[in-house]
Amino acid sequence: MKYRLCTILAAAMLAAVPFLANCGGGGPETKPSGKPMVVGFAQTGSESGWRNANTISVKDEAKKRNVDLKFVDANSKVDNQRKALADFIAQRVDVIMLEPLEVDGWDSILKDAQAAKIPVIIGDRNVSAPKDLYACFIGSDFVDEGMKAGEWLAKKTDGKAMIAEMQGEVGSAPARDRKAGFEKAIAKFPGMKIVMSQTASFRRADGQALMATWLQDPKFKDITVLYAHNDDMALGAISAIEAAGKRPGKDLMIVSVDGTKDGVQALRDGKINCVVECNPLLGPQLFDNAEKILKGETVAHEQKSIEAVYDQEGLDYGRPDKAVNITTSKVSGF
Ligand code: GYE
Repeated sequence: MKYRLCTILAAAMLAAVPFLANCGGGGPETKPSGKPMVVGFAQTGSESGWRNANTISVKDEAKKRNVDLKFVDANSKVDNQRKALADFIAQRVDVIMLEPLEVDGWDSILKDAQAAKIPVIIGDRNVSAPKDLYACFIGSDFVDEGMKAGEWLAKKTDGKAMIAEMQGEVGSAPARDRKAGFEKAIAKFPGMKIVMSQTASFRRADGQALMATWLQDPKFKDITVLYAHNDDMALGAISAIEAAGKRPGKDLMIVSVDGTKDGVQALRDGKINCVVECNPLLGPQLFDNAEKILKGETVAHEQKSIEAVYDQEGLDYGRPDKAVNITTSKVSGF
């Protein structure tokens, strides 16, 4: 039933965002003037497997299209990202791409970019700034991802779960929205409760450390499920669970988000029970849009990825054969 719902939603999204149906990569290698397009790209950092795949996708696509890419890794510091944007504006790049660490705090620099007539594409994580301050948003619906995780869990546990939640980076859109979506989905089930909830910053080492601490907490005895906002934290938690002599995926059910190569492997090994897909391979779509914007074409203001849910059984939510082909597992090097 759920699978059908996803299909219907996907169809509805395609209808609402006609651009998605047409973006097959390719396109001209140069801007209309004949010179390579200059793009300033402000990346969050390198906190996770998802991020590494995303960076590879962006860099590969820029190379393919002969784009002059000015890539800044903000090292998880939002001030570095703001400075990168100010530098891109000073350098008068053709297009700015921002994958923002945090939701809030972008209005002023986006106004500066607008005053300098430099279009800004927001990638991956959205911002709270007014929509007319940027050209478009390209990324995932994180509320929907959180809801899918909650719905899967409600179904698999018959609405009974004592949950420990590992949150992503504080103030980031995926951490806020994956929490909100999940809470919304489980709200209908009085037997499902988030008992513990803390950030592990989307990082594997932090996930491991937090789980090691939780395992010592008397409250943890009641926990039946770990909901991790990404695979890396789940994988770190798995190491801590195994070190404590417990079986991840069996003694403790684990639900996570992303679908990285390592996450999918843990799903295949039965250590993660469910992975909600989040597509990091945004490079082709980002540069397609940049080229269109520079040519003066209109692009859809909000372009959300269509994503699946994978578990070991398949049936309504996903299929094991699909898990093998999950988009992110095709990306090497992370
Ligand atoms: O889920 C996480 C990464 O913004 C969608 O950031 C991205 C998230 C992803 O660190 O692994």
